[in-house]
Amino acid sequence: MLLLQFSTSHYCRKARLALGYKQIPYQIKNLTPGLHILKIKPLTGLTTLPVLLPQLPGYPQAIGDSSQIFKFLEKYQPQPPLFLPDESQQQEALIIEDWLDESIGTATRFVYYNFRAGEGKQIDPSFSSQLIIQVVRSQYGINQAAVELATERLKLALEVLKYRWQDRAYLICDRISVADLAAAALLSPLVLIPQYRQDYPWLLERIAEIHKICSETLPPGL
Ligand SMILES: N[C@@H](CCC(=O)N[C@@H](CS)C(=O)NCC(=O)O)C(=O)O
Repeated sequence: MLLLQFSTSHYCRKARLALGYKQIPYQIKNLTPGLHILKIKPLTGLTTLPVLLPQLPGYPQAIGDSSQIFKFLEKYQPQPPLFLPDESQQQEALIIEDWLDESIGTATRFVYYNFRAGEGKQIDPSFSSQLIIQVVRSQYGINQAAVELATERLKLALEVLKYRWQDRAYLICDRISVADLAAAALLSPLVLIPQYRQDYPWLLERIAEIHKICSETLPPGL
Protein backbone atom coordinates (compact mmCIF):
# COMPACT_ATOMS: atom_id res chain seq x y z
CA MET A 1 0.00 0.00 0.00
CA LEU A 2 1.09 3.57 -0.62
CA LEU A 3 0.08 6.51 1.58
CA LEU A 4 0.07 9.89 -0.13
CA GLN A 5 0.62 12.50 2.54
CA PHE A 6 2.02 15.80 3.74
CA SER A 7 4.81 14.93 6.16
CA THR A 8 3.60 17.38 8.84
CA SER A 9 -0.17 16.85 8.54
CA HIS A 10 -1.94 15.62 11.67
CA TYR A 11 -4.69 14.03 9.51
CA CYS A 12 -1.98 12.01 7.71
CA ARG A 13 -0.58 11.03 11.12
CA LYS A 14 -4.07 9.71 11.92
CA ALA A 15 -3.94 7.40 8.88
CA ARG A 16 -0.41 6.24 9.80
CA LEU A 17 -1.57 5.36 13.33
CA ALA A 18 -4.23 3.04 11.88
CA LEU A 19 -1.80 1.41 9.43
CA GLY A 20 0.68 0.89 12.28
CA TYR A 21 -1.96 -0.43 14.64
CA LYS A 22 -3.01 -2.98 12.02
CA GLN A 23 0.67 -3.77 11.34
CA ILE A 24 0.12 -3.36 7.62
CA PRO A 25 3.33 -2.72 5.66
CA TYR A 26 3.11 0.46 3.59
CA GLN A 27 5.17 3.06 1.83
CA ILE A 28 4.87 6.80 1.97
CA LYS A 29 4.96 9.45 -0.72
CA ASN A 30 5.20 13.04 0.48
CA LEU A 31 3.43 15.45 -1.85
CA THR A 32 4.10 19.15 -2.32
CA PRO A 33 1.30 21.39 -0.96
CA GLY A 34 -0.54 23.02 -3.84
CA LEU A 35 0.77 20.65 -6.49
CA HIS A 36 -0.82 17.74 -4.57
CA ILE A 37 -4.21 18.62 -6.08
CA LEU A 38 -3.04 17.67 -9.58
CA LYS A 39 -2.30 14.17 -8.34
CA ILE A 40 -5.17 13.46 -5.94
CA LYS A 41 -8.22 15.24 -7.38
CA PRO A 42 -8.44 12.86 -10.36
CA LEU A 43 -8.08 9.92 -7.94
CA THR A 44 -10.57 10.86 -5.20
CA GLY A 45 -12.37 14.03 -6.27
CA LEU A 46 -11.02 15.59 -3.04
CA THR A 47 -8.25 18.09 -2.49
CA THR A 48 -7.16 16.82 0.91
CA LEU A 49 -4.56 14.32 2.09
CA PRO A 50 -4.21 11.59 3.31
CA VAL A 51 -5.02 9.35 0.37
CA LEU A 52 -4.34 5.62 0.52
CA LEU A 53 -3.57 3.63 -2.61
CA PRO A 54 -4.09 -0.08 -1.74
CA GLN A 55 -2.25 -1.19 -4.93
CA LEU A 56 -3.98 -4.57 -4.72
CA PRO A 57 -6.04 -6.28 -7.40
CA GLY A 58 -9.78 -6.21 -6.65
CA TYR A 59 -9.52 -3.20 -4.28
CA PRO A 60 -10.33 0.46 -4.97
CA GLN A 61 -7.57 2.45 -6.65
CA ALA A 62 -7.62 5.21 -4.03
CA ILE A 63 -9.28 6.02 -0.72
CA GLY A 64 -9.47 9.65 0.34
CA ASP A 65 -10.23 10.97 3.85
CA SER A 66 -8.73 9.53 7.03
CA SER A 67 -12.10 8.19 8.32
CA GLN A 68 -12.70 6.31 5.07
CA ILE A 69 -9.17 4.92 5.34
CA PHE A 70 -10.03 3.61 8.84
CA LYS A 71 -13.15 1.89 7.45
CA PHE A 72 -11.21 0.41 4.56
CA LEU A 73 -8.44 -0.93 6.80
CA GLU A 74 -10.91 -2.49 9.24
CA LYS A 75 -12.57 -4.36 6.37
CA TYR A 76 -9.29 -5.25 4.67
CA GLN A 77 -7.70 -6.61 7.83
CA PRO A 78 -10.11 -7.04 10.77
CA GLN A 79 -7.39 -8.08 13.25
CA PRO A 80 -6.45 -6.43 15.50
CA PRO A 81 -9.84 -4.72 15.61
CA LEU A 82 -10.16 -0.95 15.55
CA PHE A 83 -13.95 -1.08 15.66
CA LEU A 84 -15.69 -1.96 18.92
CA PRO A 85 -17.81 -5.13 19.10
CA ASP A 86 -20.73 -3.36 20.81
CA GLU A 87 -22.68 -1.50 18.13
CA SER A 88 -23.74 1.46 20.28
CA GLN A 89 -20.18 1.90 21.58
CA GLN A 90 -18.86 1.80 18.02
CA GLN A 91 -21.40 4.46 17.02
CA GLU A 92 -20.21 6.60 19.94
CA ALA A 93 -16.61 6.11 18.78
CA LEU A 94 -17.53 7.19 15.23
CA ILE A 95 -19.33 10.30 16.49
CA ILE A 96 -16.34 11.29 18.64
CA GLU A 97 -14.02 10.63 15.69
CA ASP A 98 -16.17 12.84 13.47
CA TRP A 99 -16.22 15.64 16.07
CA LEU A 100 -12.43 15.41 16.36
CA ASP A 101 -12.04 15.46 12.56
CA GLU A 102 -14.42 18.25 11.75
CA SER A 103 -14.05 20.56 14.74
CA ILE A 104 -11.07 19.79 16.94
CA GLY A 105 -8.50 18.94 14.25
CA THR A 106 -9.26 22.30 12.66
CA ALA A 107 -9.02 24.13 15.97
CA THR A 108 -5.64 22.47 16.61
CA ARG A 109 -4.44 23.64 13.20
CA PHE A 110 -5.43 27.24 13.97
CA VAL A 111 -3.76 27.29 17.39
CA TYR A 112 -0.64 25.48 16.14
CA TYR A 113 0.05 27.70 13.11
CA ASN A 114 -0.64 30.80 15.17
CA PHE A 115 1.98 29.59 17.66
CA ARG A 116 4.53 28.78 14.93
CA ALA A 117 4.14 32.24 13.42
CA GLY A 118 4.55 34.03 16.78
CA GLU A 119 5.86 32.70 20.08
CA GLY A 120 7.10 29.47 18.44
CA LYS A 121 8.86 31.13 15.51
CA GLN A 122 12.28 30.07 16.81
CA ILE A 123 11.39 26.39 16.22
CA ASP A 124 12.15 27.10 12.56
CA PRO A 125 12.67 30.77 11.74
CA SER A 126 13.92 29.97 8.21
CA PHE A 127 12.35 31.89 5.34
CA SER A 128 10.96 28.75 3.70
CA SER A 129 9.29 27.49 6.89
CA GLN A 130 7.78 30.88 7.73
CA LEU A 131 6.58 31.22 4.13
CA ILE A 132 4.75 27.87 4.36
CA ILE A 133 3.23 28.92 7.69
CA GLN A 134 1.98 32.19 6.17
CA VAL A 135 0.54 30.33 3.15
CA VAL A 136 -1.30 27.92 5.49
CA ARG A 137 -2.58 30.83 7.61
CA SER A 138 -3.96 32.55 4.54
CA GLN A 139 -5.37 29.33 3.02
CA TYR A 140 -7.39 28.49 6.14
CA GLY A 141 -8.21 32.08 7.18
CA ILE A 142 -6.19 31.85 10.40
CA ASN A 143 -6.49 35.27 12.05
CA GLN A 144 -6.58 36.47 15.66
CA ALA A 145 -10.37 36.25 16.03
CA ALA A 146 -10.48 32.74 14.55
CA VAL A 147 -7.58 31.64 16.78
CA GLU A 148 -9.43 32.86 19.88
CA LEU A 149 -12.51 30.83 18.92
CA ALA A 150 -10.33 27.79 18.25
CA THR A 151 -8.62 28.19 21.63
CA GLU A 152 -12.02 28.22 23.39
CA ARG A 153 -13.14 25.19 21.43
CA LEU A 154 -9.97 23.29 22.39
CA LYS A 155 -10.38 24.24 26.06
CA LEU A 156 -13.86 22.71 26.17
CA ALA A 157 -12.76 19.66 24.17
CA LEU A 158 -9.86 18.98 26.53
CA GLU A 159 -12.17 19.23 29.54
CA VAL A 160 -14.45 16.63 27.96
CA LEU A 161 -11.58 14.35 26.93
CA LYS A 162 -9.96 14.66 30.36
CA TYR A 163 -12.85 12.84 32.03
CA ARG A 164 -12.51 9.99 29.59
CA TRP A 165 -8.74 9.87 29.10
CA GLN A 166 -7.05 11.10 32.25
CA ASP A 167 -7.94 8.19 34.49
CA ARG A 168 -8.25 5.36 32.06
CA ALA A 169 -6.51 4.00 29.03
CA TYR A 170 -9.14 4.56 26.32
CA LEU A 171 -11.86 7.03 25.44
CA ILE A 172 -14.65 4.47 25.13
CA CYS A 173 -14.90 1.34 27.31
CA ASP A 174 -11.69 -0.59 27.91
CA ARG A 175 -10.56 -1.01 24.31
CA ILE A 176 -8.75 1.15 21.81
CA SER A 177 -11.01 2.64 19.14
CA VAL A 178 -11.07 5.04 16.22
CA ALA A 179 -11.72 7.82 18.76
CA ASP A 180 -8.38 7.21 20.53
CA LEU A 181 -6.41 7.23 17.27
CA ALA A 182 -8.18 10.37 16.06
CA ALA A 183 -7.56 12.20 19.35
CA ALA A 184 -3.89 11.13 19.55
CA ALA A 185 -3.21 12.34 15.99
CA LEU A 186 -5.35 15.44 15.79
CA LEU A 187 -4.26 16.88 19.14
CA SER A 188 -0.58 15.97 18.61
CA PRO A 189 0.52 19.41 17.28
CA LEU A 190 -0.32 20.85 20.72
CA VAL A 191 2.58 19.00 22.39
CA LEU A 192 5.02 21.55 20.96
CA ILE A 193 3.22 24.44 22.66
CA PRO A 194 4.59 25.11 26.20
CA GLN A 195 1.20 26.21 27.60
CA TYR A 196 -0.47 22.93 26.59
CA ARG A 197 2.49 20.88 27.83
CA GLN A 198 2.18 22.54 31.19
CA ASP A 199 -1.62 22.48 31.51
CA TYR A 200 -2.36 19.02 30.10
CA PRO A 201 0.40 16.57 31.12
CA TRP A 202 -2.09 13.66 30.87
CA LEU A 203 -2.66 14.55 27.20
CA LEU A 204 1.04 14.14 26.41
CA GLU A 205 1.07 10.78 28.18
CA ARG A 206 -1.95 9.45 26.29
CA ILE A 207 -0.66 10.69 22.92
CA ALA A 208 2.68 8.97 23.57
CA GLU A 209 1.00 5.74 24.68
CA ILE A 210 -1.31 5.52 21.63
CA HIS A 211 1.68 6.16 19.34
CA LYS A 212 3.53 3.32 21.07
CA ILE A 213 0.62 0.93 20.59
CA CYS A 214 0.53 1.90 16.90
CA SER A 215 4.34 1.72 16.44
CA GLU A 216 4.29 5.27 15.09
CA THR A 217 7.10 7.79 15.58
CA LEU A 218 6.25 10.28 18.31
CA PRO A 219 5.22 13.76 17.17
CA PRO A 220 7.77 16.59 17.47
CA GLY A 221 8.02 17.71 21.10
CA LEU A 222 7.41 14.31 22.70
N1 LIG B 1 -11.41 15.24 6.70
C1 LIG B 1 -10.12 15.11 6.05
C2 LIG B 1 -9.30 16.34 6.37
C3 LIG B 1 -7.87 16.23 5.84
C4 LIG B 1 -7.18 17.58 5.75
O1 LIG B 1 -7.71 18.62 6.17
N2 LIG B 1 -5.97 17.55 5.19
C5 LIG B 1 -5.22 18.77 4.96
C6 LIG B 1 -3.81 18.60 5.48
S1 LIG B 1 -3.76 18.61 7.25
C7 LIG B 1 -5.09 19.02 3.48
O2 LIG B 1 -4.89 18.10 2.71
N3 LIG B 1 -5.18 20.28 3.05
C8 LIG B 1 -4.94 20.66 1.71
C9 LIG B 1 -6.12 21.28 1.02
O3 LIG B 1 -7.18 21.43 1.67
O4 LIG B 1 -5.96 21.61 -0.17
C10 LIG B 1 -9.49 13.81 6.54
O5 LIG B 1 -9.79 13.37 7.66
O6 LIG B 1 -8.72 13.20 5.79
